[in-house]
Amino acid sequence: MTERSTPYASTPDLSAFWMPFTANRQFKSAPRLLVSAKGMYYTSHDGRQILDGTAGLWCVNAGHCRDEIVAAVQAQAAEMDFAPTFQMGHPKAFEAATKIAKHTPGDLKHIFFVNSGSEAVDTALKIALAYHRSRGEGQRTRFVGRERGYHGVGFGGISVGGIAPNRKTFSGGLLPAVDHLPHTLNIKEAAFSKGQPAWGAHLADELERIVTLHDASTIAAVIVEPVAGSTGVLIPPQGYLQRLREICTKHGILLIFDEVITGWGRLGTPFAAQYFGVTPDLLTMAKGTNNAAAPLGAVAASARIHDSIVDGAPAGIELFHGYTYSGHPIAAAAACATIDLYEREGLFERAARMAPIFEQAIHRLRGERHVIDVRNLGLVGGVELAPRDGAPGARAAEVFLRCYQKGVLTRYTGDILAFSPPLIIEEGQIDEIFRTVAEVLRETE
Ligand code: PXG
Ligand code: PLP
Repeated sequence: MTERSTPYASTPDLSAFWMPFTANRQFKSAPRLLVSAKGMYYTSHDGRQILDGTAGLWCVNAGHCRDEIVAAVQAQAAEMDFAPTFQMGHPKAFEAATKIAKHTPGDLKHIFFVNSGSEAVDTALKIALAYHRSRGEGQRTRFVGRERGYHGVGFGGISVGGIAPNRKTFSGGLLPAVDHLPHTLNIKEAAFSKGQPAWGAHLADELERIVTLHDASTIAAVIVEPVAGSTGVLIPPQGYLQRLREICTKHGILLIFDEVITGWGRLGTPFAAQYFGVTPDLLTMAKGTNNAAAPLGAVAASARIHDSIVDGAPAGIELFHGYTYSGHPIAAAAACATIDLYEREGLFERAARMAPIFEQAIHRLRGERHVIDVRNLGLVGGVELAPRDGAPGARAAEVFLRCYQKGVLTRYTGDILAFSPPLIIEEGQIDEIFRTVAEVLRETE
């Protein structure tokens, strides 16, 4: 922890900004502001260097404020701020799509731009419906998600998502026909698994049960995160995703991988699809696509889906969908520079090389006070703590705060701590993160 002179002399007025997914009253009584960032570090408003153990919110995969991305954003902002992509175009959007398509798996080479992961998910669900309709199967309207799945906050995303607090207030607006697979976490059977747990592939067979219940001819798509991130780093059991793929293929159901977190090198490959050797029909991305330098998301669609919708339509607009900022020039320029950087620095390969070091370091927390599970894959890891009696989440919240005070940024959800550092992380920084967590665990009741 390096002390510095305060770069931000006064705290701004906090009342107007209604903060997302935040305990507003509590935060505003004790704010934590970040004021600048470079590489692996943030600087806090009280002038401290904070080691970024979470790549912002799982998104700054190349590290903060990389010169090449900063320059690309600056140049694009000066050259052309905005141009429509409805019945008009601009070169950067096409260039960015081409660069993205170099890395997407299989024949998922058609890129539809949006501004966030949530929009990517809702877009993918709509493309799935449009695909079936284009083939005369408009009765395929049912979706299958998974418990503990996070697919953003649009009405489609919360419907297929499996997080009760994100759904219950808005239940009047949920999609009408959605089923959920069971989640795959089982601490009894698979605690402290390194990489993919051996237990649990059979949970994919629940999809057969859902198909039997409704008939395949009513089901449009299954959507899952290959590794579930937000709800506490749930690693898929060995063989599980392969099995889901087989069942979907057998019944003509589309498989959507939501790779908003797993995309762009998190597992040491461009996407989780390549890591697991399972190719979905649609793939959503956001976050790391342009290193979070500007809001951007995308859906990658297979040739079969794209061609059926686009080539099969009468003259005119083929898909009645899009956002004012789909392919925004600044976001697209940032994506081009980011992908160039990933390639030039071999950051995905670097993540693969660092993964065993990360695995060793995070599993050293086994045996520390309160720790009931450690799980990891690539450069993502979760540490589950025993909850305090009658106060679920309180222990992890306290650990998060103490780590922040000691200069390490983590995330927590419930009583699970999550780690997803930028792919540029050094071995010494990995050690620093988990040494700090261990120290804090010993100090925490
Ligand atoms: N799908 C997945 C798999 C995600 O992880 C979204 C969709 C939604 O993306 P947007 O860009 O609309 O937020 C996400 C986002 C956390 C955390 O702390 C995770 C996300 C967002 C914010 C916080 O785990 N994931
Ligand atoms: N609401 C109104 C009134 C609009 O005119 C538009 C876009 O033109 C939208 C919402 C959608 O905004 P966006 O395209 O940025 O998603």
